Amino acid sequence: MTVKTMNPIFEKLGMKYPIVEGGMTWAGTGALAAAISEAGGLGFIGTGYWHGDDVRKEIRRAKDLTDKPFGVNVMLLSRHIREVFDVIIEEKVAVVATGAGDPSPFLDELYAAGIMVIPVVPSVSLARMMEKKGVDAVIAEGMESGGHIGMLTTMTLVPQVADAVNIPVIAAGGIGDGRGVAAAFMLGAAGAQMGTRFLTATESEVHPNFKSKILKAKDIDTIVTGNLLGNRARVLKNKMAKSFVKNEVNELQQKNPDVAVLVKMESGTLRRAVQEGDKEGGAFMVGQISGLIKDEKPAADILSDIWAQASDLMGIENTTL
Ligand code: TUI
Repeated sequence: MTVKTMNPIFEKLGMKYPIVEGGMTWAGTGALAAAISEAGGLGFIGTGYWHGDDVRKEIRRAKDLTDKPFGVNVMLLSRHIREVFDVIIEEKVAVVATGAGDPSPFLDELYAAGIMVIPVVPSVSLARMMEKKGVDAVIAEGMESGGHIGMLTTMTLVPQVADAVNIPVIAAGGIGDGRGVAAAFMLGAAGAQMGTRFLTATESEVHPNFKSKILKAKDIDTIVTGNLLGNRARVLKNKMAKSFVKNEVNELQQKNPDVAVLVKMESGTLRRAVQEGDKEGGAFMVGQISGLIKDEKPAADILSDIWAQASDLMGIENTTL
C-alpha cells in the first residue's frame, strides 16, 4: 500500500512534516507557533476570547521568530471575533483555523485576502458544508481532544469525513506519537493535528505546574465538563473540574437553573492554569493522550521523532515533504 503523505495545502505552505499545532487558548503563544513552523510543522496561535490587539501582539512575536508561514486559530464563540479577523487580514496571516462554530459569515473576506481557511468540524454534515463553501481543508477533531469537544471519537469521525469530502482532512484528537500519526493516515487523513503533545515542548510557555501535570497524568485523568450545559470541555481532573461538574448537576436540577453561576465559575480558569499554574483552581485543557507524554523536548525533536516513527510504521522512506 502506498500512503500519500503530501497534500497540496501543506506543499503550498512549504511544510516538512504533515503535522499542525492544535489551537490552544493562552498556551498556543506566538513563540510556540513559531518554533513549530520553524521546525517544519505548522504552528497556530490560539486566540480564544482575546481582543484584536492581543492577537496582533502574538502574531508580531511569531513573525519576529520565524519567516515561515504560521496560522491563527479563531474561537467562534468569542464576542471579539470581528476585531480578531480584522487583525488577521491586516497582518496577512497565511492560514486561519476556526473552532467551536460555523465560520461561513467570514469565509469570503478571508478568501479575498488570500488566506487559507481550515475549520474544525465535529461532524460529516459540517465537513460537507464547509467543502461546498470552498475551504482549503478540514480538521476532523474527535472527542479525545482537550478543551471544547464534539461527540464523536477520532476513530469514527475521521474515516467518515474522509469519505464525505474531496479536500484534505487533518485528523485530530488523541494523537501524541508516530503511531497516532500513522493511524490518522490509515483512517484516510492527509495530516495530523496535535495540541497536548506540544504543551510540553521546550518552547511551550505554559506554567511549569502545567507541564508537570501532563507529564504525571495517567490515561484516566481527564474529565468532561459541560455535558449538561451542552458545552463540553475536556480538562484534567482537579478540584475545580469536579466541583464544576457537581454544581452543573445541582444547578440544572433547580426549577429555574441559573447558567450564569456556572459561566462565572469557569471564567478565567484556563488562564489561571496556563499562566499561574493554579493546580486546583485552574482548567487544564488537555486531551486523553496526556498519559502517553513523558518528556519535555524541543518542538523540532517532537516533530522529527514522531515523523521517523510514523514513516517507519507506514513503510515509507523517512523523507520529509
Ligand atoms: O475549539 C475547540 N476547542 C477549544 S476552544 C477553547 S476556548 C475556551 N476558553 C475558555 C473556556 C472555554 C473554552 C477551548 N477548546 N476545538 C474545535 C472544535 N470545534 N471542537 C468542536 C468544534 C465545533 C463544534 C460545533 C465546530 C463547529 C461546530 O459547529 C456547530 C455549528 O455552529 O454548526
